[in-house]
Amino acid sequence: MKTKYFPELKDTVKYEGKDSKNPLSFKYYNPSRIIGEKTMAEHLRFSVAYWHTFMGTGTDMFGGTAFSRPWTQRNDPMDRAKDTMEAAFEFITKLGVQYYCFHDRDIAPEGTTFSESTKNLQQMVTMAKELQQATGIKLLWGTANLFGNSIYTQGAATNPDAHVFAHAAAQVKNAIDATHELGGENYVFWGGREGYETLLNTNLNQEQEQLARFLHMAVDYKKSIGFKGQFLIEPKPCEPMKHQYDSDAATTLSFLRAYDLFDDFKLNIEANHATLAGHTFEHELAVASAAGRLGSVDANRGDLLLGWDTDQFPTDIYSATLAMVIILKQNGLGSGGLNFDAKPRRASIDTVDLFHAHIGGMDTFTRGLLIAQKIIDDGLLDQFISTRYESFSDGFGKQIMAGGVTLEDAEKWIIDKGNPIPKSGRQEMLENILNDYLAMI
Ligand code: XUL
Ligand code: CO
Repeated sequence: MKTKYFPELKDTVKYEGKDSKNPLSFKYYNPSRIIGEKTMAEHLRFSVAYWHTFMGTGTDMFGGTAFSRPWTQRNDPMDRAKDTMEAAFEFITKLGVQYYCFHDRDIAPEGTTFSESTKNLQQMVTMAKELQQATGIKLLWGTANLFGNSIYTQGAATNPDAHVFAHAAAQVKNAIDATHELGGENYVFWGGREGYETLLNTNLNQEQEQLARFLHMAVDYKKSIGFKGQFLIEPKPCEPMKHQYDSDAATTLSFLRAYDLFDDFKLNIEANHATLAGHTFEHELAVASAAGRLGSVDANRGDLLLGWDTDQFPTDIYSATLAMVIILKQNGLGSGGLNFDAKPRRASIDTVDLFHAHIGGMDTFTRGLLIAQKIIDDGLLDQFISTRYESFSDGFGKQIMAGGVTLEDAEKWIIDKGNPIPKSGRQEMLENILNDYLAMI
């Protein structure tokens, strides 16, 4: 196995079981172990995020670069891009993950003209294709960075200037081409700058119509080139914009319905975006899944004491379990996966910290999978929910749901039957049951 950038591991990370004291081993993730009808690897479909893991510098609002990565030492931006890609494939191979995700500007530097940027991207796509073939690593999704360049300060698709809209559209065309060329299984739209700061300069209807038009153009292009990957929208409520149009799952689903885009998109739900929106991760997953539109997950976590997107690696087994229950119940994520859109803390400066971070995230979701499978197999919690609603499956409740009951009928029925008797929701008992499952693995 090639060792150039990550000498801390000579080989791949191994499954050693939960009693192992080796921090560079998996205690739970055993990729070929069968759970239900699939292997762990097939259930979890882990992915490494190119931007945080290979481009991240540890920068925060008060300080610049804190990480000195061996793949960022050469002066020429294309040389750096090539070293970075070599490092990426070495890392992902050693971690034993099947997928990665990127923005166009992560894998290839922006040139001074649009054509130069396109040329850089094409060159890096050629290199990625060779490395994918050599390692078997696949592209979960590609996307375009429509937020970093200052031309997008007032939006990309929602910019008041059609010239900027055209630039964003041209950039997305090339990012879809790159994703298609690399056999990407999905393509993500996260509208980082698609929102507004003040109504004093904003026409809300116009901007949302522009966004819808932009997405329709992308759907038309996808069909014209025969790209079969799933289109995904990633909701987020704020940051960088104060108000973002795709602020949470429910808002995004309504937007897709209103603009005739519902069948062409699914959602990529990110844990930290959910908490920023004032929801739980599982709420956002459940809303997307209930609409048949949960396509993929950005697996990370926020910090409830901080009001910004901290993008930490997931360590919360409780939350991962609830997420995996939802994912298993919809029979998996299809072409989606669990992408670690997460970064080590500024003080975690060594390359080995990247392994610790990913190993922790992978074991957390594996534990979630094991517990979730047990919860589903036992059926105890499901049974409680179905019993709770059983008054709607026969008698008057069934007639109500069939549409055969009027308000007058309800009045007659209530006069005849009298007042309903309140029933407990048993929340504490259910929480105790969940805790018992968490302790079993
Ligand atoms: C930003 C974010 C992005 C998207 C892809 O908060 O999550 O990295 O996942 O553009
Ligand atoms: Co994300």
